[in-house]
Amino acid sequence: MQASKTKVSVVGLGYIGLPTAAVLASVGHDVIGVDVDTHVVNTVNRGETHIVEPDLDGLVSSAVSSGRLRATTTPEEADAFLIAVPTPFKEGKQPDLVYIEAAARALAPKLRQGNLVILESTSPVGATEKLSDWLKQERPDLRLPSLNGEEADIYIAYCPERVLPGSTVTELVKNDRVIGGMTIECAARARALYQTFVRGECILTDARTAEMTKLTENSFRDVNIAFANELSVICDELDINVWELITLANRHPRVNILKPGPGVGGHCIAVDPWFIVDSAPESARLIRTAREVNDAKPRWVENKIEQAIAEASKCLGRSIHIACLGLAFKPDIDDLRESPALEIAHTVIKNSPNDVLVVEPYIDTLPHSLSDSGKARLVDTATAIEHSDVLILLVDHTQFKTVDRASLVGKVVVDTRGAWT
Ligand code: SAJ
Repeated sequence: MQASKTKVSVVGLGYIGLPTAAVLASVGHDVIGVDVDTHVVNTVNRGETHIVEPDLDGLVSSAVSSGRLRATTTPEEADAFLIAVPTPFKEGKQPDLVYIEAAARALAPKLRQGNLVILESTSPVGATEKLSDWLKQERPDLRLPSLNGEEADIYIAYCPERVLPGSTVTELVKNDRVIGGMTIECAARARALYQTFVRGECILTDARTAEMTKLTENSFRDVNIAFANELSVICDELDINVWELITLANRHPRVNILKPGPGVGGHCIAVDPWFIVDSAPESARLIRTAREVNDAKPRWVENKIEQAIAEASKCLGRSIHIACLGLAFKPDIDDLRESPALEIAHTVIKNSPNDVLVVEPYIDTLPHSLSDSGKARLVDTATAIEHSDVLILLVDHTQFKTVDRASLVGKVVVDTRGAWT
């Protein structure tokens, strides 16, 4: 496939769609970004970004100024359509495919014979077949691979994104890609597109295996984090420093324990394992338990904080001042989605009789869930340390890890990330 001759429509300009659109444009494709949010569309058309991600600003700005990337709210004709919309879960932790369905139905009228449709959104097994069915409902005139196999007019593949927030632009290019075609030709066509910008290997499989691969990667990580989180609870009961324990155990050549924390946040690891549980509820016992262990961790941390606050106020004989350090779901990013830090800060603020100082270096204003209380104040790290008795470290941002330890002397510290241990 000639990079300069391919018109690619990227549907969904979020954390995955926008960087992918910009990278596609940077290698010479003519890219149309589609999003239902006019604010996002207008921002991109100004050459700006609505998300914070290293190297993304420059990439989007040069893609737009070169004329290779533009955004719109309605799909247009293209050679390839790449769907990167959210897949949340609904009540009962069941995957909600409503955004994929809406994207499919919106782009269907623009489909022409020979088009390639790629689903990148994390999806339960079988979602790509559903996508094909939705396209068929909208376009009975076209032959789809779910019904017509290699005779189809449209090529459909599932190619999960697997980039790490904070390194998205680098990993989009560097990582291997798993490409699951609904037919062999579908996979080959999708690979031809990815090979124009991916420097990692593009490995072909079928769509169902590719869907399960993505869910497996994130479930593997979730189970391993759950192991670390469970250890931290056990060690607390046994009066053992879990950070030291993990450092020592990891000296074994075949042991590599991850880091305990205040819980698992973000849009992926806390969600995707449920897609496996939903598909195989009887068999996915370990995966379900890992989710439950990680989901229970914020409550456990909140209890620990309550105890620390009670002890500090007993010692000082007065009500005390608290600071929460970090709201993001992981270090050195601005993303507060599904963040256990945000959840815990909310509880701390709700229970505190005094104002609570909050530090989050990556945001300018507090989210409503905290500011609505009227008791939360966004301050810098130095101010928070100077004016509080109890410091609750919720995210291991580099800025926090490098604070002068002398400034912590005399403070009660609840370090949920082991950053100051
Ligand atoms: N966490 C811990 N301890 C650890 C590692 C992580 O508590 O040792 C927590 C983090 O603080 C965070 C959560 O887990 O709250 C998830 O963070 P993460 O860095 O593990 O993963 P994400 O959600 O940023 O990105 C993951 C990645 N998946 C894997 O590493 C298998 C990424 O490659 C995927 O593309 C992404 O999910 C996704 O979009 O699915």
